[in-house]
Parts: sequence; structure tokens; C-alpha cells
Amino acid sequence: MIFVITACSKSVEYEKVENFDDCYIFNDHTYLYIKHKINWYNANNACESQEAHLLIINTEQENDFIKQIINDNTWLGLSDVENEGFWKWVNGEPLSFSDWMERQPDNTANLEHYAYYNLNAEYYNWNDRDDIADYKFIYEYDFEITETEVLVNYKNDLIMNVDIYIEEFTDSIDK
Ligand SMILES: [Ca+2]
Ligand SMILES: [Ca+2]
Repeated sequence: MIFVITACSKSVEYEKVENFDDCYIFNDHTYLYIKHKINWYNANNACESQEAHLLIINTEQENDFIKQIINDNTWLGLSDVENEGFWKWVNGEPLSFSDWMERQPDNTANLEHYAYYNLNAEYYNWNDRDDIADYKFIYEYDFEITETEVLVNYKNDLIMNVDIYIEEFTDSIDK
């Protein structure tokens, strides 16, 4: 039997938090994968309500780890909305590593200012999109959380905020 190893199968070690869905520890950081699909603004706003931030990728290893846990298009905490073509992370840092698809980011229709993992791309590479698209997102804490109780509180609080932002957004469309 022949095993074909592709770049996609680069595996990086990470920990799954026991008895808690969609929560992972990598390099002393905690990652909560939120499966509500919402636009980038709402995802970012919901995140800002806690001591954390939308996913920030600092290394190729961290990027490879994320590719092992996602199962749908997923936002990165990365935008060029302030200054077209100058991509920066939600904490203000410039890119030290990037993983764009070929011919991306292309700023289609001058509207694409938010980065996400495109699961249609061969290696789940990054693409830029507008603020209308609804994708899943990852909430990153720059420290390790393993107490299930703390995680439950964080996750419930976060999902409540997601619902609030979705409601506000829907209200503003209705008006
Ligand atoms: Ca752009
Ligand atoms: Ca694009």
C-alpha cells in the first residue's frame, strides 16, 4: 500500500480539553471554536467582550494546528479595512506569517477586507471576503484554561454575545 503524504497532512501536536467540545490548547494558548456562522464584525465584537481576541496566527505551526480542527470556512482576526492592502491582526500586529491562496487577497469589488480559511482551497489557505459573509470563528485566549467550569462560563457568555450581535444586526436590517 502506498501512502501519499501531502502538505495538508502536516500534523502538529495539540491538546483537546477533556469533556468540553471544541476547545483546544496549543502552545499555552486556549482556542474555542464557535460554530455559529456570523459576519466578521459580529464575531470580532463578541470576542471583544472577553479577555481574548479573534484568532491571531503567529507561526506556521499554529496555522497547521488550526487546519486540523476546523471543518468549515472560519474567520481569522485579520483585516485591511483601515488601510487597503495593509493587513493587520486585531491586536494591531502586522503579519509575520501568511498563508494566502494563489491570487489572494484580491479585494474583489473593493469590498474584501476580512480574512478567512477557505475550506474549498486545496490546503485550506486564506482568502479575503466582504463583511456580508457568515463564517464560523475561533476565539483565542493568550493563556491556558483547563478548568471546565471556567470554560463553560466563557463559552456561554460568548455565545450569548454572539446572539445579541446577530439580533442587533438583524434589527438594523429591518429598519
Ligand atoms: Ca481589502
Ligand atoms: Ca478574495
